[in-house]
Amino acid sequence: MGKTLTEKILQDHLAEGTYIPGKEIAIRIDQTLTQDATGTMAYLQFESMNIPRVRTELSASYIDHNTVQIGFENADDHQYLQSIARKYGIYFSRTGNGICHQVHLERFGKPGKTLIGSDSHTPTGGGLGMIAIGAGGLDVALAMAGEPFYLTCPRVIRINLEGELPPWVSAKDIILKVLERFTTKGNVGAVFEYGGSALKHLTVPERATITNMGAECGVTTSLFPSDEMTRLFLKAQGRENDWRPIAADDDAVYEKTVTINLNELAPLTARPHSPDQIAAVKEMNNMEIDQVCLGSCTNSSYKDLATVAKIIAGKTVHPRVSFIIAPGSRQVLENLSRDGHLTTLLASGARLMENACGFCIGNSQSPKNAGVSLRTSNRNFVGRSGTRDAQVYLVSPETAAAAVITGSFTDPRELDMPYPEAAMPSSFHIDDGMIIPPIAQAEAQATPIVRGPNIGAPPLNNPLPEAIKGKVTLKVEDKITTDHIIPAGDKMKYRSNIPRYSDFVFEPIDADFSKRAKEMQNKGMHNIIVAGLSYGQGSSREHAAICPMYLGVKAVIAKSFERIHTANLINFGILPLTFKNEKDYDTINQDDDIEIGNIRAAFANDAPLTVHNLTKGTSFTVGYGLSPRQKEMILAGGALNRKK
Ligand code: MIC
Ligand code: SF4
Repeated sequence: MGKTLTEKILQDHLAEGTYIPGKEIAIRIDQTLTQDATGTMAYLQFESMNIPRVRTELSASYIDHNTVQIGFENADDHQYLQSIARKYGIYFSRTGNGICHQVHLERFGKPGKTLIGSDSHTPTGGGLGMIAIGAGGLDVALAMAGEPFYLTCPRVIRINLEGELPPWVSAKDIILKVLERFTTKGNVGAVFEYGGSALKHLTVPERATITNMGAECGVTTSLFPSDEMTRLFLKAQGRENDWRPIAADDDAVYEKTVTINLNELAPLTARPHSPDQIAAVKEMNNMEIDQVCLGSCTNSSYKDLATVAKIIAGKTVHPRVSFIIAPGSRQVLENLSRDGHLTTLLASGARLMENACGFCIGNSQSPKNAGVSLRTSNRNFVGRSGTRDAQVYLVSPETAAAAVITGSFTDPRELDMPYPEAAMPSSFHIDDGMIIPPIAQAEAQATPIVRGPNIGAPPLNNPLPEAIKGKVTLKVEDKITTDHIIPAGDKMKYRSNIPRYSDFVFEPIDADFSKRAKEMQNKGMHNIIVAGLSYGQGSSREHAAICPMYLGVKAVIAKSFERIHTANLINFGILPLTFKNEKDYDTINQDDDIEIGNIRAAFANDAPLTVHNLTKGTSFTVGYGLSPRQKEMILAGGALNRKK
C-alpha cells in the first residue's frame, strides 16, 4: 500500500510510537519559529530548561505582532527576544522585516522538513511541502531543547484540486470553499493533503494562502507536494539548493477524498463572525462598505499586492472607503517598490502600514462603530478588529480591490476590465539585512539577557489535587475561540505579565469573570468552565491556558476541544474533560457547585470520571482520552513541573 505525503514525512521523523492514526506519536522537529506575542513566554520557559543552545537545525524568532508599541512594554519584549536569540543560536528577524509565516516561507522553509511554531498559522509552511504545525509556546520551547513533539497521528484527507481558476477567482476562494465544505468544527486530528491537476497552475504563495487558512478548519496541518512549482519558488528566492521533490505515492490510501473543480469556483466571502460562514460575493447585493484591509499572513504576497495594484491603477479609492495595505514582508514591500506597484497603490490613496500583523490582530485600524470591513485576513471573530460591533468579511485580494473602487461589495468579475493577473517574479530582489544570524557558541554564551520590568517569570501550577471542588464559574456555548478566552488587541502588551493579563480572561464574554474566579480562589475553591463544541478554536496563544490556570481554573468540561488548546491546557495542568453524553451540558448551569473526585484512581484504570453536581443533586460521567504522558503532566500540575 502506498504512502500519503503526510505519512512519509512523519515516518521519516518518528521518535516515539507507531504510525497508527488516532494514537499518540512523537516526531523530531527540524525547525521552530516564534513570534513576539507568544515568544517571550516560550523563551522564558526555554531559559528555565538550562540548555546552552537550541538543538534544532534552525530556529527563528520574529517580531511581527506587537509592533505599534504604545508604552514601553513591547519594545522591552523585543529587546529581551533579541538578546535571547543571540545567546541561544537563533535567527532573529527584526521588527519591520515582516510577518513570521511570510518570511519563513521566503527564507527558511524546506520541503520534507518538520516545523513547529508558536502561532496557529504555522501550517503556511505546508505550501512548500513541509509538515508545519502550530503549537503552544511551551511545546516550541521543548522542541528547541531537542525534545520531540507529541501529536495524535493524523487521519489524512485528500483534497483534489482539478481544472484551473477562472479569471478574478483566486487561492482565497479555494480555501473559503474548503471552509464551506469542512467548517471550523469537527476536523481535529486530520491533515488536509492537496493534489490534483490544478497544482501545476498554483504557485507556492497561492498554496500557502490555502494551507494558512486550513488552521481555521482546526486541522493539524495542510500540505502540498513539493514539485516544479516549489522549485521555481525556491529558485526565485535564491534557494534552489533547498529544493527536493516529494509527493504522495499514486496508490496512497486516504480516509476520504474530496474534489474541488476550480473552473466552477466564484468569488466567495466569509461573513461575520466566523471563517466558515461562506456566501458568494454576488449574494452580498452590493452592500456599502467602509474599510478594506489588504494584508495578513494569508494574502500579503507580492502577487496579491501586485494584482490589486494592477486592478486599481489610475483610479482613486472610493470616498466612503479607508484602504489599508500591509505587505507581508520587507521583501514583498521592496519588490513592489522596485516594480512600481507601490507607487500605483499609494497614488490611488492606499494607506501603507508596516509589514506586520497590524490590523489583523486588532491593534490598529479598527473600523468605525458598526463599520463594514472587507479583509484579506483569516479570522473575523467578534471584536477581533478592535471594534466590538464591526462586521468583518473575509475576501480575496481581487474582491478587496473591487470594493476599493466601487465602495460596495462587488463581484470583481463585474468590473469593466480584463483580469490583470500579476505573475510571481522569476527572481525576487533579496536582502536578508534585517535577519541577524546566529553567532558562534563561545561568543554567544556571554550575551547578557535584557529583561524589562514587564517581564515576569512564567507561573507554575500546583500538582492536581485528589478532588476538584468548586463552582462552574462560567458556562459558554459552541465555538468559543481563544480570542474570547484571552483577547489580543490593545491587551496584548501584557503577554509577558501574567498577573496583569489575567485580569482580561473571558473579558469579551463576561467582564466579571476574573473577579469571580479570584474570589473562589481566595476561598480555597476551584474554578470550572463548562463549554459546548470546539472549545479553544483559533489562536495558539497558551495564555488562554496560563491565565485561567493563574486564576485557579482546574478543569474545562466541553462537548469537544480544538487541538492546540487541548495541548496547552494539559501543558499547564488544566484537565480537559468531555461530556460522555452531550445532553448533560443542558443540566449544568453557571454557579452550580461541582465535585470531581478519585481522579488518580480513575486515571490508573482509564475509567471515566464522575462529575457530581451538588447544587442539582445529579451526577454524570466525563471522558478525557489522555495518554500516559499527558496524565503524568496533569497530575504534576503541568509540563514544566513534570520536566523538573
Ligand atoms: C492570531 O492570529 O490569532 C495570532 C495572534 O497570530 C495567534 C498568536 C497569538 O495569539 O499570539 C495565533 O494565531 O496563534
Ligand atoms: Fe499575524 Fe494575523 Fe497571521 Fe496571526 S493571523 S500571524 S495576527 S497576520
